Amino acid sequence: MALLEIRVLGDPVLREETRPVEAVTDEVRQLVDDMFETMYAAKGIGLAAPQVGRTERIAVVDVDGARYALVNPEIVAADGKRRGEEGCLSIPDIYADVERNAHVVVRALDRDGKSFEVDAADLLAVCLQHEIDHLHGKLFVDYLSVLKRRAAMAKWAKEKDRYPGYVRTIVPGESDSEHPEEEL
Ligand code: K1U
Ligand code: ZN
Repeated sequence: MALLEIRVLGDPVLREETRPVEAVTDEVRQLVDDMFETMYAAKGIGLAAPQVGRTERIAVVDVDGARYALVNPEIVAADGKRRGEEGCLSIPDIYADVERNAHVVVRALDRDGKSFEVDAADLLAVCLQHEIDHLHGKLFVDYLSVLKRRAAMAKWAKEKDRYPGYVRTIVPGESDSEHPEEEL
């Protein structure tokens, strides 16, 4: 497995539409495994392929042990509303409240190419929506009001110089986030 570099806001890959995966090959499984490793090292609860510079429609999530590799995920049902704080590994140190559906059903292919559905509520539902947005070039800051987005971008303008070339190199153990490491 390998740790991948994370692309940060300003890298055009984060705004691209992804392309559906045609077959879940060993190469796809390798990417999934590397994305999990990178997500855990960055202490995130999710990660989408564009965040590691890839254009395949792939995301991974692990919310309190609910761990999913999602190939070609799509939301097939959604209801309710919920407002909660979000962050993004591609916009480090920026957090804001976002309104999302409180409950979603997501259909995807797993690491073996088998179709499955996940019926999610609370933070898992939010994380799935956040990751699926990434696969369509959308970021959580896009949901903010003009004023809040302006404040977020002003903060980011001060942060972004820490990431030359829009690249964030993950050093295991260096993230300030509270998300626990994967249990062995
Ligand atoms: O896709 C990503 O950028 C990962 C992102 C996922 C996410 C976090 C919070 C709400 C929705 C989606 C993160 O893992 S950010 C770091 C984190 O663990 C976190 C941040 C704020 C609240 C809860 C968790
Ligand atoms: Zn994100």
